[in-house]
Amino acid sequence: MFMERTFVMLKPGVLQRRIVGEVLSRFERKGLKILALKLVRMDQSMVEAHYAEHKGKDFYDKLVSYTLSGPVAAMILEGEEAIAAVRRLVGPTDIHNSQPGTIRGDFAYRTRLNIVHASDSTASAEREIALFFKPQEVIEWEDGNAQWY
Ligand code: 3AN
Repeated sequence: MFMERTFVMLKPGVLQRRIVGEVLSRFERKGLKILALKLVRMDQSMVEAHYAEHKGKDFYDKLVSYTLSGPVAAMILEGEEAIAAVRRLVGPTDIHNSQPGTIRGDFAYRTRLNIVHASDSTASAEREIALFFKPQEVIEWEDGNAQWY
């Protein structure tokens, strides 16, 4: 087991539906540590950089316009094997495979509007963290309750 950082983005629908707290609490209750957290209004070039791997796919244009439709809540979470742990909490990309109990399974009905992004590898986590956060925005803090996690 090793400590890892991952990037999570609550998409505009989470703010529009006023469920930021509910979704964020899933990560906190599991024991992930928040190292950075902010609202971001992404612009076109930032969205294109974030979703570069999907350019040209049939859902790309709608994905971009949805991501631009309002602010997102961006965060860095830390924990042992955090990338996989967060992906398990979030559930699969395809909403039809997202089981109840996962964030997507409980809060999303459509794959395109699957409400949350989470890094899928170390390389993506590093790239996405660098896209959204300056080094001085990452807060390292001592955890008096570390024995729980
Ligand atoms: P994930 O967000 O689980 O890492 P990606 O990176 O494959 O999944 O997809 C990025 C985003 O693109 C998804 N969160 C979803 O909004 C959208 N998306 C992915 N696949 C589809 C699809 N088949 N149809 C519609 N939208 C999709």
